Amino acid sequence: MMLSRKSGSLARLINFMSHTRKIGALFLLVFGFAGAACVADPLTNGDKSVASHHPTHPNVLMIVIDDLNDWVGYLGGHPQARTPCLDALAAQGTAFANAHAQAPLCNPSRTSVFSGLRPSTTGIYGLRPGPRQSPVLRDWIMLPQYFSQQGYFTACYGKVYHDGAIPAADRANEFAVFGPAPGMPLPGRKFVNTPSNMKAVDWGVYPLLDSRSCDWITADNAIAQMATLPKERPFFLAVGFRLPHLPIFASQKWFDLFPEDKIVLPPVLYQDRDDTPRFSWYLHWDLPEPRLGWLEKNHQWKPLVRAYLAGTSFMDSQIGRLVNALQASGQYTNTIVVLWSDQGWHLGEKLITGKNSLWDRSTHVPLIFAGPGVARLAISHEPAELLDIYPTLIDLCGLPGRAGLEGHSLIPQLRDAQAPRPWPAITTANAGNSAVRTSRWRYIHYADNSEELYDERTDSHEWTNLVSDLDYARTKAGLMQSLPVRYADPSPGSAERTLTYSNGVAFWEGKAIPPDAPIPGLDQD
Ligand SMILES: [Ca+2]
Repeated sequence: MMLSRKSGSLARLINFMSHTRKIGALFLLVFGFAGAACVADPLTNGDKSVASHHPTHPNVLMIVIDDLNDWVGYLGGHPQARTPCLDALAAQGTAFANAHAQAPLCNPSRTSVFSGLRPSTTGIYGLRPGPRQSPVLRDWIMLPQYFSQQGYFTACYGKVYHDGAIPAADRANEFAVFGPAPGMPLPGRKFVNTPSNMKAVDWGVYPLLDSRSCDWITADNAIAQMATLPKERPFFLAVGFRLPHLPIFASQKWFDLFPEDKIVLPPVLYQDRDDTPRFSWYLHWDLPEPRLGWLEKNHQWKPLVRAYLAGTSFMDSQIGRLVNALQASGQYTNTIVVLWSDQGWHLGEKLITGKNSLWDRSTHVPLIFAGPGVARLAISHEPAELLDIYPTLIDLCGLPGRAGLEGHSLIPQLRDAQAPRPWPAITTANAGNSAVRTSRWRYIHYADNSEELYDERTDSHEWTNLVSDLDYARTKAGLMQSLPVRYADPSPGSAERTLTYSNGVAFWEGKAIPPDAPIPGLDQD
């Protein structure tokens, strides 16, 4: 019944998709509707492409995911990804299929979302310091603060800001209720003896009960908050899930969805780094996450891929619990749901795992809006940036605009997913290194002036660096115009995953990298 009523919208939706991206539409068709049990669809009563209910100031439920790349059903990044609740949410609103994080690392990415400013403006590049240590952000009105000023009740649960980024004494300044952000419980001994002995760099079946997992507890806390919201004013509730971030744990039933012998590994070209600059290695010079070579030698590639798929599916089920609770609260039709992941994750592509790179695998993320004023069953392929969330929510919630934000409202695409968008998506990985992503191209410029250029239409894996091909010189010159004009100095106290470059020398976490030093872990065993 639902399918026949919606057939017009679906035909339009499929028309939006390019030939190579029909898989996304297929997933929305199959899982968006099959996922109805996951997230019911109270807005469906007739063939309305945009929800008709327009409250003056709708609520906001923001769902933040950690390290989830495009291995999501409707994005088609992995053929075995099972994310029915994400897919159902995408089907209820507008999904951005070409959305990118502003930094390939938690702290700078989240700082950018909540400030609406680029890392190159704030100088927040590493895992430390927190946003308020940036001279630019000391007194800056962050997104939840702005909603609070406009009369919203604000609350957060789970990992929303990066862990430790906001000192405990200051948390009530950021959200009226700054709820707990429990960590994943750890077993007594690591399951996987990775080259790094960091306990969090681990994957496997744990804890035995879903209800012991941090994301379950965070969903519980947020659901409890939904039951006790102030009645007289709208709410802004942010909920941050940790999976599929390391440690990638889930109970047995989630692993059972993905038998190890059936796991499909991501496509990898072993010579892929032959045409990437040496400087590209400096962005992830020395990480706790193992390289592909180690995974292969230790028979951990499939187990890691399996854990990532399993952890993602469990986290997805918690999105379902959250949205179902919102429906049960009676507030669903009056609430904007916005979902994003802070960056992606490599699972062997480009010979690495983890993030800290300027390729699609690190920058490409899910971004979904659903609710009043948002077209349904729609996918935009225009480049979008996570820092667009701030001005977009202001518009969707009918709040006064504010000057100085560096993103652009996505309202045109939320009304009509085919609406063009003139701006590329820009990702910055430490000062001096940025990628410019358009619908067709990815251009990367490193601090030592080395470069990469990829044609995403013919090379979605970004295997063939075209930057030396004179046929593309004008394309490259055009893309370069979108690079940051200047990079703010790293904020005082910058540390962890920091890369600086001066007088021809690169420094990883403050330590000089000799120009002939072997790449750490490349031959790990
Ligand atoms: Ca390559």
